[in-house]
Amino acid sequence: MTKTIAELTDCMRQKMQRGGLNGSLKVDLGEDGVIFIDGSAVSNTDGQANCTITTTLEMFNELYAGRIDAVQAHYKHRLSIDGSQLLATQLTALMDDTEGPSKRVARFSRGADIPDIVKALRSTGAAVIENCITDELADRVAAELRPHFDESGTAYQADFEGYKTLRLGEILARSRSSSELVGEALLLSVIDEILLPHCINYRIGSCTGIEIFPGETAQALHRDDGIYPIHIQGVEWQVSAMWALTDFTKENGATHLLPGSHDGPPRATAAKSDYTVQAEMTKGSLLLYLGSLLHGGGANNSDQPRMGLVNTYAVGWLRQEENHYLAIPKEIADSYPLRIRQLMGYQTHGLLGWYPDADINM
Ligand SMILES: O=C(O)CCC(=O)C(=O)O
Ligand SMILES: [Fe+2]
Repeated sequence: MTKTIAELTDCMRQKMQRGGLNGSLKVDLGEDGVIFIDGSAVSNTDGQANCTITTTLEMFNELYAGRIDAVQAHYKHRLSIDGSQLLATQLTALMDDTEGPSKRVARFSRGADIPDIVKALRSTGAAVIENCITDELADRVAAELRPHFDESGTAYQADFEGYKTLRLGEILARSRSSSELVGEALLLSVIDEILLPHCINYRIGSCTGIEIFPGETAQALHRDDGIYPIHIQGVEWQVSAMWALTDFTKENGATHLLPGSHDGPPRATAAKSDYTVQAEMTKGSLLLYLGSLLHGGGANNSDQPRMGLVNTYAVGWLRQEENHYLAIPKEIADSYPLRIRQLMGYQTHGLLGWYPDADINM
């Protein structure tokens, strides 16, 4: 049932008793009026705010009920955020009624049993595998990416991606050693368990180098599978694998996670006032999180950059996020082992992606 602005104002007033926001935020509902929140005070009086969310009464009702999250609404052009994204994130977290089932992100060593890692991933939505690769390999990938970060890392700077963060796509064309991370055996064994119940095979969605520099602010919390317009409860479409190419610390921007915010419905945030945990990990460690888990890059308050390589793996019947056929020149793609080519997308899924080449049709 759609709530009126008066009802929503009342509900917000109650929710803000939990602690309120660290600033002022205005929800501009056009002809229906405004909801103005300053700390924990809620009114309908218009004014200047640190963050303005412009949307409709109908869409704000959807957000309030947890049927859509702010980032998805933003992508669908049903909502715009002007000013502090962190306040918008705080608002969505405070609007949720549910307690997170656990604030712990399980940590494993390389020798851990796959079923234990899978169980942790399913239960909280995330898991860390410490020292999954050697420092030597992490350094080698970082060194191969370095000139590309320096040359074209600013190409994707925007509100969501950050303005003090360098980003790179086309990774397999730029760093040969990164294929060792993309095809890492322990990682793929975990992905098998999560994705193969829903597909014949899976492939890389995107493969992105992310270097967060000092002074960067926290990224808006989001779900990586928000790029797809629907979500089916119980069907996980994507798993993200974040490789630490430098140490990830609280100070330098270790990824924020909301344990328990995966799956649904409702697709609401599952946390209250102090609502995220950061995936601190040493260089060479791996953070796995489900495509449906709320997360975001951290603020870098240190004096050193934080570098990661994040690969998503998606069920084989979905369109890949990055177009690997165009991003990776064919001769480079052909030079990789079969498994890496398959993960790039050179493999059919039943009849999907059919092409007259017997090697890749299966
Ligand atoms: O850099 C990070 O820790 C996370 C980045 C992220 O989640 C994204 O860009 O989708
Ligand atoms: Fe993400």
